[in-house]
Amino acid sequence: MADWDLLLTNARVATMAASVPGYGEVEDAALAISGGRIAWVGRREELPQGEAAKTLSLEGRWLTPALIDCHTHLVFGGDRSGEFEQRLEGASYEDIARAGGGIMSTVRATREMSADELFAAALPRVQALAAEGVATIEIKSGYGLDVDNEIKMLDVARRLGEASAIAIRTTLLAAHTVPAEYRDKADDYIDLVCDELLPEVAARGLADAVDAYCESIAFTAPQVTKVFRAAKRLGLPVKLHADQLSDGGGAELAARFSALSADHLEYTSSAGVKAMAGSGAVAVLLPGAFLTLGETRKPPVDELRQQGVPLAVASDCNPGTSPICSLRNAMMLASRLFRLTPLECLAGTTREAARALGLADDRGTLEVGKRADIAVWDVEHPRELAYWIGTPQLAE
Ligand code: DI6
Ligand code: FE
Repeated sequence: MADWDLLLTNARVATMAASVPGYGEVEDAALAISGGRIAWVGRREELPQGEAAKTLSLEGRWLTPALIDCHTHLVFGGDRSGEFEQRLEGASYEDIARAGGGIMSTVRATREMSADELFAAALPRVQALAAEGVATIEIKSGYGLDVDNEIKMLDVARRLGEASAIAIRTTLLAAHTVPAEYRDKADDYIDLVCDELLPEVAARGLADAVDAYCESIAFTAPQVTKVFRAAKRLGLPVKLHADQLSDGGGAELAARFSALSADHLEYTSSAGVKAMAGSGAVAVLLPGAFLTLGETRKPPVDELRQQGVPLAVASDCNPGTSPICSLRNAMMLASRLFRLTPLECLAGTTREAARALGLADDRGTLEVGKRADIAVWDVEHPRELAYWIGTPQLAE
């Protein structure tokens, strides 16, 4: 029996390992795969004796960890292009939400669609991400907002994973906005989420994490606290849409619950950054939403760096604030809008994105023992992945 299933040679490798600075570049490298895991990686001349069932010469192409989109809402019904027009004519995102549009309009469209219809609408989005080198996608619920429809969304997300070669991680985002039926009764909705929906979702094993939207147009910190306590009781890790449109103390709240990540962070204060620093939470930056909403206040990237908070980048693919089905474009925007370096953009869509999903031990770098999720690129250097705009460079 061969020692390895597949041996890749004559490659250049960016391991993105945290233990070495920079990209972890290895010139003239070899990488061996066995049982879907990386069995060996390093300089070709140091490759130990072994036999491979198949060997591929990559002719100097670059290998990086496959990309990870750690924050999407890509299962949804309808679209919000009408609101896009309204915003360009002067309405704000909050005005539209308060008038019953925004997230609620996508909730209405999502409730009307069957699981099969939602699946068919979402599959091309998954395929678009896969075509640019993404192998793991997080998908949130949050457009169902009742027990049956939230479960329908999570089921669809799981099915997308079964139907494609993409690994899907699901997140319950029932605390996304107050559904119309619970207008002025947000606390009752939070009780439904904590007492009925969360236990049901946990019992069915449908969610890998629990998220909430802590914002003036969504839920307060005390309401999110209730949801997080319920999640923790069920053994589910949490993450948070934090401080996107105002400073609601979201970063501090996420830190207090040892969240996997706090996402957005445009309005996060210095105290919030410091709280995150000690907590292990990843800062997930979502430049697609920043761009689409025409925001001007940027996340405190310098402070996050100084405090050593890991930075991830995600598409936030959703019909309202980030109609962007491209992680490469999110990298491009993170570099232009938030001044992330190309190295930070790549680490933010590989190693740190894995960490934001609680998968740091399993994927996100090219190291021995990790999943053999590998992207092969036709580039001269991996910095090009944040540099080119709209240029497909995935070789395999
Ligand atoms: N992510 C979200 O969940 C909200 N904003 C964001 O960036 C709202 C999404 C939506 O408007 O549908
Ligand atoms: Fe989001």
